[in-house]
Amino acid sequence: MTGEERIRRLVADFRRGRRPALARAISMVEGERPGVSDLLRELLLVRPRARRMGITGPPGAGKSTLAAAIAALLRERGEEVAIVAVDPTSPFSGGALLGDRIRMNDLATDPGIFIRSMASRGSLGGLATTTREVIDVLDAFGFPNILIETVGVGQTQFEIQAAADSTAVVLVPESGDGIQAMKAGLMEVADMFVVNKSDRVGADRLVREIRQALLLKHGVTSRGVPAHHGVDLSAVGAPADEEPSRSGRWEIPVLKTSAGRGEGIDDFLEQILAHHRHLTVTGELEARRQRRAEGRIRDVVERRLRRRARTRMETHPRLAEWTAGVRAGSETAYSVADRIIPAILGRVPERGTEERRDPSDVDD
Ligand SMILES: Nc1nc2c(ncn2[C@@H]2O[C@H](COP(=O)(O)OP(=O)(O)OP(=O)(O)O)[C@@H](O)[C@H]2O)c(=O)[nH]1
Ligand SMILES: [Mg+2]
Repeated sequence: MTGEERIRRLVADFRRGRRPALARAISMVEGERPGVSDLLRELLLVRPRARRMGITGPPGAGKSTLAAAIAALLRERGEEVAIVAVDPTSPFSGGALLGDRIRMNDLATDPGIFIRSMASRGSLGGLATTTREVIDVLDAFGFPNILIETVGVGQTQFEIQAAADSTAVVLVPESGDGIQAMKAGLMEVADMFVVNKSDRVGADRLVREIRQALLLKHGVTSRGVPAHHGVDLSAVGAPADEEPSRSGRWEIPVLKTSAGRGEGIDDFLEQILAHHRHLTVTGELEARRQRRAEGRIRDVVERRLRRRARTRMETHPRLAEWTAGVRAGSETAYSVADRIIPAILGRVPERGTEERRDPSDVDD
């Protein structure tokens, strides 16, 4: 079978909803394998429809346990769920969920659930591009719900926020200074806060701290905020027939859960769904999808240009000479770049005249 035939068959199997085809497609994307751009050209010709829910927070906060519990609830409603764990520090374990109603192992064997752990960076060091593409692939496969778990440190949370529609930031009492976590940028990305491990001491204090930080940041009063929830239920948590107005502002809720005991999970799911309704009626969902589409184009363009630049530079016949010039002080990186860039941008490497397809132009 030629590579082309193999891709065609993979696409056909994928469209028929075959799981092995999904798994192979994801492996190809992750491994940046040859043919991946031809594959994605076909697979991603669909309108994105999934609810993309990000769950981020410090290591060990219970993100996987929460994701699995949310997935279990969605399964009870008959909905399929994909879970992507990005750079997990520990695997999904076989614990009990929802107060022993479900075991995590049941989820692993449920065909309505797809769980995948992956690294955030591809071999080219492309910023989470492969992660974003894997999520797009899961959406194209038809998963109506995609949960994206990431460790909220460094910059990854911003990258993942761009991939998700809603982002929940999970904190735990023992992560100590809640405000510290906010400073690390988690506050910027939160559509809701979840204080997990509320079976431990300090949960209420952390909830209060987060609420205070939110008040400071947004300069709002606690108008209409029920003490128990931190969210204006009249505006956002309402039943479907009482949707928020187009101008309605989203009040960031601060929730309390104990994923281990299965407490607060229904509430958490309700808030995720409410946020999604909010995004839909305000038009923000389409705006986010538009930004995401722009980001994808940028991703592919930058990846190809970077690859092309690297190949052309490394194979440039005068590179050694110019490098020596920089070392000797007769050239600078800038003067060399002025000469190399036209060679990179030109379609044909040196003096040639005919158009040819350069192998460095394909991003696989
Ligand atoms: N006491 C208590 N323990 C919990 C709770 N939720 C999760 N845990 C435990 O905390 C540990 C870490 O949970 P995970 O769900 O793996 O946490 P995580 O945030 O996904 O961790 P990483 O992916 O490694 O960053 C596990 O031993 C869980 O059983 C909770 O609500 N209360
Ligand atoms: Mg985890």
